[in-house]
Amino acid sequence: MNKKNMIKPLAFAAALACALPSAWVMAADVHSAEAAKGIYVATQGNLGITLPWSRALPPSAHTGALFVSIHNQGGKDHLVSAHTDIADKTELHTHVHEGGLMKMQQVEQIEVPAGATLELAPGGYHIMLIGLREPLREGMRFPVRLKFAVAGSVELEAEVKSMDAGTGAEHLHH
Ligand SMILES: [Cu+2]
Repeated sequence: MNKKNMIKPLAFAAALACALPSAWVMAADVHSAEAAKGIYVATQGNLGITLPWSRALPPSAHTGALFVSIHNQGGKDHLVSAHTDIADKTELHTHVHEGGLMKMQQVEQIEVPAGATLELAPGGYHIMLIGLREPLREGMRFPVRLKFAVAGSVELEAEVKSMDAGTGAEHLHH
């Protein structure tokens, strides 16, 4: 299942939400159908969350990044913080273009738009892992807690993928 197939029916359901009272039922059906296929590793309130992942890094690296996709079948929500014992602290980051350069910038929160999917991915929004307490080795897993303004907190397990993971879209259909 690729990203396009996942988003199209959801966008369609969201568009209908304005016109038809039954549209939320449709969205909920899509939501549970996706969950049943194992697309999500967790659901929390209106949110369906895919496997969070990081890239493997050399042992000398002190910072890493965590990526995840969050589908929202309900109203607007925000990712407000993340916590993991693998790093001293985390920050929510985005990338901005500044003078022809891509630069990371900390943000207070990240909007999870109503009826849409927020994708934290290389080159865009990400959770910065600062002060890694152990090297990110391919195949290892570590716990992470994401906190949302509306949906609340959800405990997940993140997976460390290869050093070049996410350079294409292959992490979306592994
Ligand atoms: Cu960053």
